[in-house]
Amino acid sequence: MAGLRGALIVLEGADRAGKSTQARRLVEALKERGYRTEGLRFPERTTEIGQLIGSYLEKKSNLEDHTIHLLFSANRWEQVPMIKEKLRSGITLVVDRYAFSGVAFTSSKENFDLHWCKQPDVGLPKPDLVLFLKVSPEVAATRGGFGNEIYETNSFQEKVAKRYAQLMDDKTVNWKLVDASQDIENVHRQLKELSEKAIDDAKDQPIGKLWE
Ligand code: ADP
Ligand code: 2DT
Ligand code: MG
Repeated sequence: MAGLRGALIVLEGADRAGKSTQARRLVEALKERGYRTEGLRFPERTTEIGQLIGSYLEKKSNLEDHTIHLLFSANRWEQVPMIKEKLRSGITLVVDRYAFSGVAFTSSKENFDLHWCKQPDVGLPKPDLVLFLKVSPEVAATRGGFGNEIYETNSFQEKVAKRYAQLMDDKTVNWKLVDASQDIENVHRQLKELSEKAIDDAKDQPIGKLWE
């Protein structure tokens, strides 16, 4: 299988849609099927930049809105050499949030437009598949309440949902919408099927560049 690369698979969606649950399940299932697979998440809170982000999200420090946006992007760029290396060595990466979260969240703030928000992430490795886990606020509410982090309010999450919808109009990105109000097992089966197809389609393609 030398020369065949792994796929970059991203999970996006609202709070409590099941992204983290499904990302873990997907990594395990793909491994069982014989694909070398690893999980990543953004923000990656363990790096120096990630610690600044973590502190902001936990409301322990305040950062100017452009600044935090750029830190989220930098937190992706700092992982890019590792991401490319793994993909090229044949490892499939399942990523819990990516640049789409970056744009959807910041552009939900006053005076931020989609175009400005996308620029820092232009040229990132392009996901071969973006799985959007769609869940209504009512169903999400049955999965427990919000935590105490900065963006965890109904009014902000409503704006984020609208921004995601705008991003999904972009047909240069391979979005797949999955009804995440189904039970964990059913959602998992669909994600696995879509992922296996993406791995197969990506394996002899060059790694793309996002939003270029
Ligand atoms: P996210 O990462 O999108 O915020 P999580 O994976 O952390 O969501 O899931 C939030 C909560 O909902 C967890 O308690 C999880 O066990 C539960 N959950 C996830 N998916 C489902 C599902 N399909 N049906 C019911 N509960 C779910
Ligand atoms: P979780 O760790 O629960 O997913 O919450 N966010 C994330 C941004 O504002 N910009 C980004 O670029 C990314 C990746 C979404 C992380 C929170 O951080 C927000 C929720
Ligand atoms: Mg999560």
